[in-house]
Amino acid sequence: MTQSGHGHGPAPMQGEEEMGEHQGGQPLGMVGNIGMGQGWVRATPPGTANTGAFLHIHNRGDQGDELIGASSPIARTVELHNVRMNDGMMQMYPVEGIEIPANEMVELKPGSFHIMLIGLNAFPQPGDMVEITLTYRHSGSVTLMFPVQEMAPMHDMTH
Ligand SMILES: [Cu+2]
Repeated sequence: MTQSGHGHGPAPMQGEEEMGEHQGGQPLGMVGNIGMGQGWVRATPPGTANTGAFLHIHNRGDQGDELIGASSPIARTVELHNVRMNDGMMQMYPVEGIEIPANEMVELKPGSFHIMLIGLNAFPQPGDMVEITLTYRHSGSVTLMFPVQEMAPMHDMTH
């Protein structure tokens, strides 16, 4: 059963076309003018406290938007993070929001902006899917399923 014609947000066909240009990774979904794809959650061994989630966020509208929050049933809290150099070390820090400028794409990726799942109550393994709800200042909230992948080659943790 399809839901075409019943969703929120304009022009879903335009969204599919554009997400299809990305290599690998699947489109995750849309809300308002925001299209999301290339999502993944880093696999974690049992006992790990935290993990990261990453995706590409594409604003197809003429108005800037901002990712202002996230939540997941597998994490006690979810923060938006960026990283900076501090005495030659990469250090993560929480940010209030991540700007998604009009007609631009922002990559959340290791070593840059990312979503931090903190206080895990499950330990996602490759092949699992993790539910994450993202909230945008203007476009509202959307719940997406992120595939789990092994740790990325770039190791940016500081502890
Ligand atoms: Cu982080």
